[in-house]
Amino acid sequence: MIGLVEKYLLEKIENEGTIHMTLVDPEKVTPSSASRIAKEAEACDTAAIMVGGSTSFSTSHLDKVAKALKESVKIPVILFPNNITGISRYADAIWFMSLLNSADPYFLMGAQVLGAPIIKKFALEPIPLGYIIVGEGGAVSVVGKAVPIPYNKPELAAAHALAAEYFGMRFVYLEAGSGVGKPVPSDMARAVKKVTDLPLIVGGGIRTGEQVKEIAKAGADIVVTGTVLEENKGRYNIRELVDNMKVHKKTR
Ligand code: 1GP
Repeated sequence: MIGLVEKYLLEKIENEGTIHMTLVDPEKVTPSSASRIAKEAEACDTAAIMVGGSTSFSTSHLDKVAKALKESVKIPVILFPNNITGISRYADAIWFMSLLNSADPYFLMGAQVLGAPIIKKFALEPIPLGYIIVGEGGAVSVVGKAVPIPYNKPELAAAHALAAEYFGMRFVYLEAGSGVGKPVPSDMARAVKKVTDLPLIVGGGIRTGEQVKEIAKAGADIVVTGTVLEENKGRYNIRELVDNMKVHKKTR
């Protein structure tokens, strides 16, 4: 069943074109700095806050950060878990994700089986997502034991996305890895959108409005940024990122 957060995201994409989400890595923030980042992001029209990181494991710290985020903004707070320790009762929803190109069954189905009853107990909204790691991959690629899809093989990314659709997943995420030097190439996003209508999330290494514009033009429905906000304090960058999506809407 499609829940409220998912409906909100789909309607926003329908009405606005590409939308932006702000990623907060609980390991890199305090509850108060997380709250400040989220308020700034909300003021700049980010659509939702995602909370998660490749190496974070302290559920009590995650709880404090998620609670602070919930108390600071009206937009949804969505968990982006790296493991079952990435689940908090204080969020609105959770990307219920399988790392489709992991070589380790734990990241394909093991963690999900352990996490599902916790999600139910906390009454979190699960949003099914096929997660695909590409290129350099960053820390998440190592932690998730992924076999990253090379940038020059867009057809392989498309095949993974199609498999996600056939499994009944409702979103697909092309992940280049947090903080990497080279974001997902636009021809890879294009190849995915050519074979499936699933909403496409793209993230990893996106730092400029130009990059946002390019990936939005290639068909990304959601662009996620985290590192750029840590690297540049202040609201200018979020505004620049969000504005570049709006510029794009007219031509899509
Ligand atoms: C990482 O895709 C997200 O999981 C965001 O990446 O931190 O590089 O913006 P950045």
